[in-house]
Amino acid sequence: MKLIGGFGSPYVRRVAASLNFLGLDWDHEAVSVFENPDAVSKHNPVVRVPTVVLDDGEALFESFAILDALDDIAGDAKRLIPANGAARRSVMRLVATACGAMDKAVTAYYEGRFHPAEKVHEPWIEHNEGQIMGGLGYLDEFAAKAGQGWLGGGERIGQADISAVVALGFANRVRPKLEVLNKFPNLAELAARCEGMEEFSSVTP
Ligand SMILES: N[C@@H](CCC(=O)N[C@@H](CS)C(=O)NCC(=O)O)C(=O)O
Repeated sequence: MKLIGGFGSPYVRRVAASLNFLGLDWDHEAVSVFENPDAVSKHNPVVRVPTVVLDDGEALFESFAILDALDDIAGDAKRLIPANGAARRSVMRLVATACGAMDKAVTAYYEGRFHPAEKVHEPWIEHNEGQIMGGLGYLDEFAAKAGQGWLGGGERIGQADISAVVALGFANRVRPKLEVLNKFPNLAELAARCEGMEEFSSVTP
């Protein structure tokens, strides 16, 4: 299968790291959706990354849907989100929190990236930054409880860890003034543990 999109996108990066942890074979097409939209639009009508193209040409898009399909393809012994029940709901809540923080970091970043300086609305950026801090703070509490373990409990890394670590790294990169590594030391410790793993370090922006 092929993963389209650069690792600068947190959604692409969480899919890439997940592919590695699931042990699936994949190729990478590091397309910038803004510089080369045609490479994406032929597979994804909304022209966003990540887009995954399976070997038979079937396209998957929207990272939640992609990761759901990848867990299914990899099989129950390897899945990164529990298949059902309270454990699934709990992990999904953490993943949704991490993705919410990513969404807000992207929104804050795009405000400056795509508007001329006189049209950048600082209060809107600050509103989004507050939501980033809320989401990461929530994840930090779980990281404190997890200690040397994993956010979703269990014996091995899961999707809650992957998405939280990616969210923290992305927020740190695009909103450095928030100093998220200092503000959320438990999450930062989890991130340091994970970013040292080949599955993450090989998919660094
Ligand atoms: N909810 C989507 C978000 C994907 C997304 O916003 N990707 C960005 C890159 S970070 C993108 O493709 N932006 C191009 C655009 O929206 O025009 C997901 O989880 O896959």
